[in-house]
Amino acid sequence: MSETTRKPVLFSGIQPSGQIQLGNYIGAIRNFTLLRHDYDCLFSIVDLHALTTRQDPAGLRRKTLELAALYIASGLDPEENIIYCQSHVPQHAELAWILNCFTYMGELSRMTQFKDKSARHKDNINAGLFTYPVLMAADILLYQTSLVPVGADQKQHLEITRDVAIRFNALYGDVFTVPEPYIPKATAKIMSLTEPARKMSKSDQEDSYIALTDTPDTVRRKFRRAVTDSDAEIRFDPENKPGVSNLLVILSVLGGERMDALCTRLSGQGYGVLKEETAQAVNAALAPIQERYQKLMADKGYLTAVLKNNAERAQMMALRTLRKVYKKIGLYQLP
Ligand code: AQP
Repeated sequence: MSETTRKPVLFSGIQPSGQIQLGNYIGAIRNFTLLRHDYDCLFSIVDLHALTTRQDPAGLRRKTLELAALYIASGLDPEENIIYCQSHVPQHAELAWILNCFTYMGELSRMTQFKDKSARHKDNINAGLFTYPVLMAADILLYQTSLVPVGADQKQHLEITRDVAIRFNALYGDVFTVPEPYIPKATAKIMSLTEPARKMSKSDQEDSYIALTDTPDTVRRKFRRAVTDSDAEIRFDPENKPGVSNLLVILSVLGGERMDALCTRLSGQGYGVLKEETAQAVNAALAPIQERYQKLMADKGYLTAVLKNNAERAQMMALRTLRKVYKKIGLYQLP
């Protein structure tokens, strides 16, 4: 990305809070690879967000490098795109504080993710979990982002980001670009394999998700155990047949077959066939990623150099926005 580039900016981030799972890939990373040529892209490893739930320090460090490797292994070039770690760009936390002062408690109280996560982590309902959307707004607004590709679970956070940007701009002039979400309906929410009414999540129990680093045998085993239903008809009906429909979505996206054609082809077959075909499509998609991932993980020096260099590129962009914000709101500037 050059300083003089005219392409609009795309920003998205993933938390290094567990093993990156198939929902993260289909709902986010895969779209990054499809959009990357039309935008100047920043793909962040949002480690500060991950701190809203307890992390083992050594595990967090390891998962940060793993996520950097997975971004690159999935086809994102760290020279064309900025792949960096959120905590290496202090302007995220600085802008988050400012935006905290422009976000209302009532808005944050309505966030579904806060309600879900505070129900799941009753012993640790911390203020960071509550203000998570403000840090996310800072992530996005810091780079004058136009487009944010995310899964459906992040839609509300994008709405609050837009509201805060519009509110701020109304007070101080056009400081922030107001970003648009990019959430293609078909892939917006990949569901858990064991509880198909819930979304697939990397912090859930292991059989509920496919990790991008799972071996082919593990993938096959997890799909064989995936919860379906008892009426034995292959039909796309997310409301009444969430388990079967979820497998169909995964197979259709990764196998490149339209949903109607896929359902016609599989009609009359048993669920065993659907599960086996889905596992094969997933394994075929993951094989080249895993091969590149192994090579990258063997070269930690390279990954560290990428993160260092890209953090510097991100900081230059971030500083421009932050200086403008400080000036507009009246913080005294030193010469
Ligand atoms: N199941 C999913 N289907 C489609 N998209 C998904 N995403 C996550 N799960 C699915 C999208 O992946 C991106 C990165 O997510 P994140 O790591 O920032 O946090 P998350 O949304 O909370 O994802 P997880 O896996 O559920 O993480 P944990 O368990 O740590 O909370 C986002 O764009 C997200 O929408």
